[in-house]
Amino acid sequence: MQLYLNATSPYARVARVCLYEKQLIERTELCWCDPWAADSELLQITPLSRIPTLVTDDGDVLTESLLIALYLDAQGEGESLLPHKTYAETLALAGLGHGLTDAAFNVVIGRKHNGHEVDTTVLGSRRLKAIERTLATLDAHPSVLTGNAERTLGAITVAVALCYLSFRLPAFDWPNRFPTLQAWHAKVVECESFAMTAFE
Ligand SMILES: N[C@@H](CCC(=O)N[C@@H](CS)C(=O)NCC(=O)O)C(=O)O
Repeated sequence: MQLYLNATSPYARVARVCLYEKQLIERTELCWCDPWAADSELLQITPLSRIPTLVTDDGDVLTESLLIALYLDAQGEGESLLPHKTYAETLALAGLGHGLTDAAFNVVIGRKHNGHEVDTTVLGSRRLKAIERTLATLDAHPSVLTGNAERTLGAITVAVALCYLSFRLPAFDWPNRFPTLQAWHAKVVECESFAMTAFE
């Protein structure tokens, strides 16, 4: 398999963490690329020119981090990232994590292209509020309160989103403002799959 990625994409990091968790990393060629480049190899593979993109051994081209995670879960070894017993809870948590990443990524990319004044637009302010509300929701989430650090797809997606907030939007200062969430996050990321995929 080949995974197209870069070292700063939160979406690509979810796929990469899943490769480690499912013991598929040795079977996968990591193809570092710039998805924003006009004439990249990535563009010849997917018209979307977005990462992560996974090319399977059969040549199927998978996009969308969560769809790639589902595929890797079915292909790899060990415990499922979507345990049968907590299937709906896991999907719910994954939705919160993915949405948090979407909001944070859109803030970052909006500021990059239009400056910080984008924060005062209708969409910009909606994203900032969504981040704030989602952090508070996660801080009171049952999985977080019980300290359940099992690396399901839900926990992975949320943990990557929080790492991305620290990396790109440190002013949110979420670890100091949400200590329960911080303690849970510290447990989830204490493993090879997160250590090997740190944002650079
Ligand atoms: N919904 C997609 C989002 C992927 C995405 O937006 N990736 C960014 C990098 S973080 C990208 O490749 N952007 C290039 C572009 O949109 O042209 C996913 O979950 O994989």
